[in-house]
Amino acid sequence: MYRRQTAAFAGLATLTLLSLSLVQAQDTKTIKIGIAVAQTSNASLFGQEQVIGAKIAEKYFNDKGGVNGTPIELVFQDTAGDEAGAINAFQTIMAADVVGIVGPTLSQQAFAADPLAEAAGVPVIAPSNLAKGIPEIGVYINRISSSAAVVAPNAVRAAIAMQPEIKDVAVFYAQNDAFSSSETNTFQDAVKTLSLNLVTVQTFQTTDTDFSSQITAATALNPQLVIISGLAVDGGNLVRQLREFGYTGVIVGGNGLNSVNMFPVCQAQCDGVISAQAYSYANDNAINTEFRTLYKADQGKEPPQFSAQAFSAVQVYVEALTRLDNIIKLDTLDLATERKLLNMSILAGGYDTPLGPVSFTPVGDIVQDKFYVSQIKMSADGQSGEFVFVK
Ligand code: 1QQ
Repeated sequence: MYRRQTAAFAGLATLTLLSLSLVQAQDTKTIKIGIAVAQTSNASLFGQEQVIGAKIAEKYFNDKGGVNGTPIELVFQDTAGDEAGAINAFQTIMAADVVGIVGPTLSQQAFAADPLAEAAGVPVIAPSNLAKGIPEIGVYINRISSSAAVVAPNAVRAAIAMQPEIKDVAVFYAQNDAFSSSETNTFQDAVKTLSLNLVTVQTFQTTDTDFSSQITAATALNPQLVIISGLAVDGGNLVRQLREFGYTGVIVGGNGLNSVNMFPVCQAQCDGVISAQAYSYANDNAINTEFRTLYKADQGKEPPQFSAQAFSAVQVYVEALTRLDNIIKLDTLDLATERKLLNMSILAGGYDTPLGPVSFTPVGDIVQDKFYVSQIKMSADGQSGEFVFVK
């Protein structure tokens, strides 16, 4: 199938080239790829992991010769954690003549910033935007992070398999966050599909630090399962306070609870939280084995999902650029044409990444077949912990 797609893409690319009246050569010293993720703010709990994954990819692919001998150069721009930060970062990075962007960190930011890239014809690969509707923002907006609709139900199914006596479920979600509002719909649908009772839906803000009123309301209904859609700091505080209030049942967290950077927030109380993941470090394909070795040498621990997704996004750029260069030399293209053809090339390919084999739907959503479920295991003193894969 990939070969057929590539042949069709080659035809389109040639047509586009023929329609160009003027072809301007660019400076070909390096090929710049923008990395616009959260290096500051609460969203940096995810963004820091993304920066590490992207940097490992930059070195890894340049050591292998970059794009047919031309090195890639990652251009980092901090989005912080809000919409304005993402818009600023996208504007700055696009002006730096990147061929495409990896970012932003949050779906909430993507809905604000992606339309700018779409209007400018700059490809985007979202490394961690799970909300419904992200690739549909535009032709140039693609994602390497499988949607919450695909990933999240795996965690609920795993929780039920571990504790079949679960009947009554309380759902909590962050109302001011696009990802959390989207993911909770999937969780609530899964609860109904599994014939469980949804006894209450509690809302909060990602800026909240005190969840006592929501916890009091929910625990009065004696749920055996609490499902949380939030981000890392609010989600971690909510987990900790649920335990402090005496809740002893199962907790399922969404993608916002998938970073070890949450561990200092809930410490020993993080123990036992179940979540679905789009990556496992134990994936035994060749590129993951190499990525895992490089990550461990750099960080002294197993690579996490957000790093693997960022690495994979850079990989897609490198391989899509290489495929394009094999058809039309990149240094004969003006930047606007290069971006346009690159976007077509991204969609045309199949990629063997640390996430496993992936490709894209025509609208730019990832097609991925392997998902995992993890459970947090904390040391008794709450000072260290890990995600243990249970599926
Ligand atoms: C999103 C997410 C966040 C929880 C992680 C970055 O998945 O905003 O879509």
